[in-house]
Amino acid sequence: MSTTAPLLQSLAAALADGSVQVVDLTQPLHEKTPVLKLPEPFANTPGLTRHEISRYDDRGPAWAWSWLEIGEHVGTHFDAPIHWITGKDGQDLASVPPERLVGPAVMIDKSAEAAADPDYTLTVDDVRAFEAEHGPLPEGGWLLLRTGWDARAHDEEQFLNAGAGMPRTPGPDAECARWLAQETPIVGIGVETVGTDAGGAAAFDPPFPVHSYFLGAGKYGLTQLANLALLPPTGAVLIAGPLKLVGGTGSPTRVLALVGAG
Ligand code: 23J
Ligand code: MN
Repeated sequence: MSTTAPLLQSLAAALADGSVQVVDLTQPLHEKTPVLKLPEPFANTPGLTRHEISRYDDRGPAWAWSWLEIGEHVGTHFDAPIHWITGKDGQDLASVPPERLVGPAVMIDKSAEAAADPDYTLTVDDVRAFEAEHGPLPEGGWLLLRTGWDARAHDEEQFLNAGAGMPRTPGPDAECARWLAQETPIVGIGVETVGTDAGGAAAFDPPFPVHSYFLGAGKYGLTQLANLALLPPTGAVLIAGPLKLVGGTGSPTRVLALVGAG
């Protein structure tokens, strides 16, 4: 028996007795799942459309199945480095090493701030204050930004919060995005909103700084996460399962967290 076998046996026992729980960080994926809407003149992604192949009928008497029409960046999803021009020579989805899809997660809770101000931006000072209380950001880990936006995910209008003009949703400011991407050991950032960038980020310098800096640094994004309120500030383990899509820039993803119950 290897020296790590007892560790995995303990984990399996803890999962079986409920002392470690599996929290689903994934939003349900359906035809009404909210989808990003970029302003003119940019092209937009379709959401999900299902095409039925058979449904226990003469097209297939004992089986139901369908084929999907869906954008790569729909619902809870993963951003690969090649999604952005800054990462165009980096990894596609199929090249992401599996080790980078499992790692420690820290959860920074800015739901009160985002409730008071939908344009709330996360700053370097905010993350420094988190680190002063909870320790340094984890090597190979994920920073998960809780904003309370998951409570709006059932309603596209509330979720995108665009009104007539610019979407108003929270996210990191440009300096925070640069610092997290270039000067901390995390592999990615996860958010509850439709994209990793704030709604107003088209007007930031650089535009869409989270996409620009994270993907340019070979790091990743996770969006439209659910249930971040169930995570402790530190100590959870995140597991993300994007499609191993060759040449893929992103994909709908099941995201789970292992959390100690006590
Ligand atoms: C393309 C352009 C801008 C943005 C996005 C995509 C996303 O949010 C995404 O899903 O990657 S902001
Ligand atoms: Mn995306």
